[in-house]
Amino acid sequence: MKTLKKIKQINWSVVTIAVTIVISMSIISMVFSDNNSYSSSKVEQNSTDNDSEVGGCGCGNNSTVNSKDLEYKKATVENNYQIVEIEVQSSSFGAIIVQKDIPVKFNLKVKQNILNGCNNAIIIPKFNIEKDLKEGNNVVEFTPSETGEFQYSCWMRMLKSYIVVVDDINNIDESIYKIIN
Ligand SMILES: [Cu+2]
Repeated sequence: MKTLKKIKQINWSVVTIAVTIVISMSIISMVFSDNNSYSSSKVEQNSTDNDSEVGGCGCGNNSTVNSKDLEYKKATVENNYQIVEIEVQSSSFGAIIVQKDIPVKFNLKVKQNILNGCNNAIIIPKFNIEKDLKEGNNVVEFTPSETGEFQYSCWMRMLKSYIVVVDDINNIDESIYKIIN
């Protein structure tokens, strides 16, 4: 009798252990499959971002920008270079117009408490420029050798703006490009 009772007790604890193992394994597999679906959906999201150049960095302004809708700061030609300055905004960069074949000094002025995780660096693919921005003056230099509209943006390609290069800065068609200086 005593032995039987002992066996029954052992069986019971074996069942308890087995049930515990099954429950914990299903919890583990649930968590694991959750992680998987999370990461795969994240990957999908990222690839969509790359394809359309639209994403979820939280910059606020992630739509396509039409170069003709922007307001442009026109460069001032000095002796051997041209200079143009914009003031960086928390969710936008100003557009500029410069003249072909004259070295450009493009100053991105940053006021206090304007920089965030999004606008704290710019890329100008056409001129191979990547620059971290800091408070104060941030001068990037390049020499445009062809006319055209060249997009530049925050480092994550979210906040988009344009650098327009023209043949003659003193002869801009203002019905196409709105000049603000
Ligand atoms: Cu950004």
